[in-house]
Amino acid sequence: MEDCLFCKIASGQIPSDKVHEDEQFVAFRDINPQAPIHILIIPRRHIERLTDLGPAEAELIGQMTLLANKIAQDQGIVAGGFRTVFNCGEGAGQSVWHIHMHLLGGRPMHWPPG
Ligand code: DGP
Repeated sequence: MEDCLFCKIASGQIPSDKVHEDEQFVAFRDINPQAPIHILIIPRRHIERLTDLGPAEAELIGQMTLLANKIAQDQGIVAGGFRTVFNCGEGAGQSVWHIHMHLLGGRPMHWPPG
């Protein structure tokens, strides 16, 4: 998608602090971190929102979750606990229309989230 910020980050057109990249996914530090570790995991494929996923994406979303586990391990936030979040829709706070999993850790997490 030509006008998508996260497609441009995935392709390297826009710089980011990447912590992982492979054929399917890119993970990079959030520009406005809400925790000491705040990483966004995105598929390279442009998918606007969580509700655009169907059975064909079951493998992709499973791999994304496994990758979140691996990055949490690499970042040393497993023992202290970490959180993953997908915001879906404006009402939930989604502001970039390319699905992304937030991975947050490095501080105590509170519930309910705001
Ligand atoms: P959401 O509100 O769930 O759509 O999250 C979008 C996140 O993307 C938000 O936490 C800030 C982050 N973000 C926005 N623009 C950029 C950018 O140019 N670079 C990086 N690294 N993160 C960005």
